[in-house]
Amino acid sequence: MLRDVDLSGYRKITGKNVPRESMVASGHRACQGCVEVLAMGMVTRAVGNDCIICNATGCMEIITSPYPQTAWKTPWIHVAFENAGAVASGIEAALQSLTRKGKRKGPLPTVLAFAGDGATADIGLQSLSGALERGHKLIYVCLDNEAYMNTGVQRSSSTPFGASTTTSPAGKKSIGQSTRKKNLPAICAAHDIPYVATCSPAFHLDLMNKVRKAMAVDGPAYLHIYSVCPTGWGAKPEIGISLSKLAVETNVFPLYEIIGGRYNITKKVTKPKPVLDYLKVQRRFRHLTESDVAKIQQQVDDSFAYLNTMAATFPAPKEKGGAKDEE
Ligand SMILES: Cc1ncc(C[n+]2csc(CCOP(=O)(O)OP(=O)(O)O)c2C)c(N)n1
Ligand code: SF4
Ligand SMILES: [Mg+2]
Repeated sequence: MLRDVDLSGYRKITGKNVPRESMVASGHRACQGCVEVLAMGMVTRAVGNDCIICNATGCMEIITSPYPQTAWKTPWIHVAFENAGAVASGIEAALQSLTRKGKRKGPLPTVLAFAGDGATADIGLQSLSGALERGHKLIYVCLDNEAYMNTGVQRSSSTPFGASTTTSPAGKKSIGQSTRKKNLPAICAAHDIPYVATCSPAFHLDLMNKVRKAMAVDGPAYLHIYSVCPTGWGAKPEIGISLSKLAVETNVFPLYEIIGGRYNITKKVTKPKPVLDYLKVQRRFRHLTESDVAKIQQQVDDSFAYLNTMAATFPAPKEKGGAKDEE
């Protein structure tokens, strides 16, 4: 579905004016090398402190809020595994109501929902769908580490084909995860919302500017953030950002945005690297044979060809630049 989207309120971040303050304080309890927590910091830098955060149960909730401590510098609520979309909707609706009744003034704080891939693709999909359908002004961020990490690396419907997890273990009779990753950005875009984007912490300006566009649109926005989990993936903690980059450079995780149904690939990869480069540095893929890798390469090529066709058929208008924050 196509619709016109007003991005005139978009305030661009450049290398010279990167906001300094994350709303997640250091001293949280994430594992060494966790990229998911870095991603959350980048999102909140772009948003600023005038926000209310709903955090579904999952790693990011656990590592930031061990009672009686908190790593949060902003209003934050822990919600159940399945209802981040519903709680964020309720907060936005309450703010709108208070404004209508004259009980609060000024611009609305940004309402943000953070949820993992399990919370988004599986158990919370209905509450996300409802929030998108109702058109609430909120930003829903899926932090995709491709499994249920908080509870011990169980597969989700966002786990990639061939990955070994505790509930899709690789063995003589199993390749590991036997289905392909659910296409959540496409599912969200199908709700006719103004803004959907994929983001990678390896490209922080691209990520933060997508947050800024999500803030600017009038209605719901969905951001899907690739979030390396060294613990669950069996990757060295020090390669989190280079692995994030590799995912983009191999087209495993292409960066794009869908603005009112129109596509824009925001990082063009002229010569994609082989998928094997990406797979071989992760223990979850170490059982794959040459023919398994060839199959995955074909899947990646097919998915990227589909994305390219969408971008060629329904191109997003050229970015006008957006006003900049003070430098
Ligand atoms: C209804 C319900 N079922 C199961 C759980 C247990 N549980 C808590 S977090 C979690 C996995 C979260 O996975 P994901 O959303 O991908 O976030 P991650 O921990 O990977 O960041 C599970 C199964 C729960 N809290 N509530
Ligand atoms: S298990 Fe993974 S996502 Fe969770 S805190 Fe550790 S590295 Fe981060
Ligand atoms: Mg997860």
